[in-house]
Amino acid sequence: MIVQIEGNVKFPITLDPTVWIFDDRKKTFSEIFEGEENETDHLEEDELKRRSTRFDREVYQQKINPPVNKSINRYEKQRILKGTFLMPLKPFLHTSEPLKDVKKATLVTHEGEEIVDADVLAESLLHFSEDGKPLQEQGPVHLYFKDGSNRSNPIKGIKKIVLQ
Ligand SMILES: Nc1nc2c(c(=O)[nH]1)N[C@H]1C(S)=C(S)[C@@H](COP(=O)(O)O)O[C@H]1N2
Ligand SMILES: [Mo]
Repeated sequence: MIVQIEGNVKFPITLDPTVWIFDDRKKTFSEIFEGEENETDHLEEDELKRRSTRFDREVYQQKINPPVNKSINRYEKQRILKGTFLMPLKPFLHTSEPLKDVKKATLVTHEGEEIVDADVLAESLLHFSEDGKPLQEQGPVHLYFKDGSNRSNPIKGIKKIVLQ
């Protein structure tokens, strides 16, 4: 369940998408592709309370175990259990310090390899969570281009991102 960033970088790194669910940089699919604002921003306190009560009841009834820790508020738990989440790749690429002449990247997947422009890669998003769980189908991540052009056909089953 990990993804390597390697190749023409100063610091090869290992991504662990299972911890991103706690990361505030994550975005929902709707925020990225449907121009929706952050879902939590505009809710009144009452609505937040109502939702979290309902959430607790549902969790209790369905005996689901939310994969979140106690420091996360109830509303965030509910959001996590219902949402489709993506993480911008850029901060992680940045950490790996790609060399200046990097122009392309090879995405090594379970099915084969795909080559993308480094510029396009830097703006891409990694889908990593669905309904509070890691991806069941061809995980651990699916790659979406920022312009939405592969929205109905993301690159799935990525094991390695090799910069060239
Ligand atoms: N409106 C909307 N469309 C969406 C999503 C979403 O969360 N909202 N998720 C996308 C993602 S990340 C994937 S992998 C596919 C899943 O499609 P499926 O449920 O048909 O397998 O739908 C895509 N389309
Ligand atoms: Mo996806």
